[in-house]
Amino acid sequence: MNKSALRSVRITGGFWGKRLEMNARKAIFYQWQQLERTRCIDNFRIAAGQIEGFREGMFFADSDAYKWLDAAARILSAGPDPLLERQVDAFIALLEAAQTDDGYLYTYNQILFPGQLWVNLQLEHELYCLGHLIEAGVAHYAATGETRLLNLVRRSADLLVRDFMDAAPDKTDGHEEIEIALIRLYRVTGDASYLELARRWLERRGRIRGYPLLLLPQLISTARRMRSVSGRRKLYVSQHPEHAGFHLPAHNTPKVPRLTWLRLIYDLLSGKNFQQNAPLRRQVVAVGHAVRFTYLETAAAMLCRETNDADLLSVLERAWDHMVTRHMYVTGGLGSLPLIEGFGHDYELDPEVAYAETCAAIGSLFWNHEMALLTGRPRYDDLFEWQLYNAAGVGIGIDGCSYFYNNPLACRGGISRAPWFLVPCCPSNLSRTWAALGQYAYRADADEIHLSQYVTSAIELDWGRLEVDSGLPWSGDVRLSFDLSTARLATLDLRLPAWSGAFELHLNGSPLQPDSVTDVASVPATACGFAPHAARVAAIRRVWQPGDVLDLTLDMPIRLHRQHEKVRGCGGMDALSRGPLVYCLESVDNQLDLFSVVVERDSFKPVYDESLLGGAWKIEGRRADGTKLIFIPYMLWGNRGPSQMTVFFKTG
Ligand code: FUB
Ligand code: ZN
Repeated sequence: MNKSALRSVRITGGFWGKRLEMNARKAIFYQWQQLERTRCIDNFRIAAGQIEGFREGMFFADSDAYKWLDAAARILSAGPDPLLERQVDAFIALLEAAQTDDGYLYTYNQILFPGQLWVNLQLEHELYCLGHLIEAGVAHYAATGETRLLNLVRRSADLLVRDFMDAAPDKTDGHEEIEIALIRLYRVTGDASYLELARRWLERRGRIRGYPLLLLPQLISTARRMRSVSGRRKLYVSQHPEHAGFHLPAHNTPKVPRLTWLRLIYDLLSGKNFQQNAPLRRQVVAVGHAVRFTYLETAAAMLCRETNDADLLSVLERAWDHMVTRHMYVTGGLGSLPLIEGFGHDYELDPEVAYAETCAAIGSLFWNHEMALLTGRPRYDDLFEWQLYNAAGVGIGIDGCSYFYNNPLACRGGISRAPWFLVPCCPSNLSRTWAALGQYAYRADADEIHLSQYVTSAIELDWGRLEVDSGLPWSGDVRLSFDLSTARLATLDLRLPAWSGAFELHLNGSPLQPDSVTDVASVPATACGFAPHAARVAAIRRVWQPGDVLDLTLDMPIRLHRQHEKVRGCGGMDALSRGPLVYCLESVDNQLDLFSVVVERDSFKPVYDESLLGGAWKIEGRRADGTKLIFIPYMLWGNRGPSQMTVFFKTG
């Protein structure tokens, strides 16, 4: 597509209208309360010399506040909110007070190791944190047109250009993020040094000789520094008894299989956990920490769009295919193992052990969006949608104040939604992504508009206004109303999801055939039984008239997804989906042994239940003995107290 003709997108109702309302009116304020309660914001006040105190939280805790700021800015881009604006402005003022003159901002070193910077880059996340700060600055500038935060983050970016433009490969961050941020900053400022630094960091990755010799000293130093902090904290508490009652929230509690610690050691020392095991252009398989991996791929795809690098694009396409066919859960979840927080062997997709961190699904959303922009292929928008509803959407409770971090696909108890975590990386990551949903939904130029996602929204184009009324995820009915001042020749591209079967089009009530429907060359067998490769695009090129109404009806058959025999823990079993939603059995609805049910293959029936978690479509099934089974959307499990759950079952 050529120069974008998209001026704005507003989510105006439907399923996502409610979710984004919850995000903007409740979750964002709740998250700020949690950041205050856990003293994450106080760390900036201490760094700014505004209060005395002891720094609390993980060394990368700054990033959680920056993702909150990013989310808040994106929420403000949808409309004014005086209270949120005041909170954002106050936090920006605090950041201005905490940032040093040369642009450095990282409270762990500023408070606990003053004068030290760029320490243990493989582990201590300085660049990762500055990346999320920079992204917040970009979002705030886009939302308000104000340059106050943008200037602050540019000071940090300019410091990075000064200190790293000509640095050696070992001076890369162990957790990708800064590369995404610098390319986004380049896109709003036009300052090519940011793009060049991102490019160099991406190309430097995986070129460190004897990686263990770099990592081991950093592991030892990081541990030593953490021990020193812990000792100093004990002393501080002994001198300030009022601090004794403060405790950080608990960490998440995944199920950890035997030998995982040994596998973690290998994953770290081999460099795989950080994607430092091979240069970017040889990274053709999903490897290591899943969030790090998807952020790396996102940044590489963003670079591709700036440099038209066909070789790099083919590497990304291969890596995506490998991940989707062998390393992805049926929910779109990524990351088979705790501790590693990432990928295991091909087909290692145990449902109970599944880590499938919310942030990993979010990183995959970013990557899919960039791949869709690069290639225009609907498979990427399809996986975006699938993960948005399932692997990422499950990460937040319907109340907006309870969260999952790791997202198993089977749980025999012991995993519940939590109010916050020791490492609260997921909540504000999800909030900022939801707040930007409109940016991911459409692509348009002077005579074409592509509907990547079906969300109820108002689209302002250079050449007119389009209203979309979407019944997803509960129904496949989508209505497009053309609010044009004059007739307009344009092509409308409609994604036909892999989950839909037949579809119908009606223009102003009369049947309409598309001018073309893309073919699907081949659909690979996948470990999880879901293949977004089956997505297609229907194109309609016509002179659209003011007042035209186009109705798209996407069939939403119930689908079973057979798990590959090689998949441990659920090989040969089925998962259930309808539309873009994966379903599960939860003990709240089914008082029986969830893990041994055999469901009659032809017994599935969708039923709307207005009493189910604010109103939702469930699917009823039946066992051979006539026992009824209730399947609910996977994204809704864990909202009714401690429970057991399974996505997988046998069919008879
Ligand atoms: O390391 C920063 C973030 O914390 C990672 O992306 C998450 O997996 C969590 O470990
Ligand atoms: Zn996370």
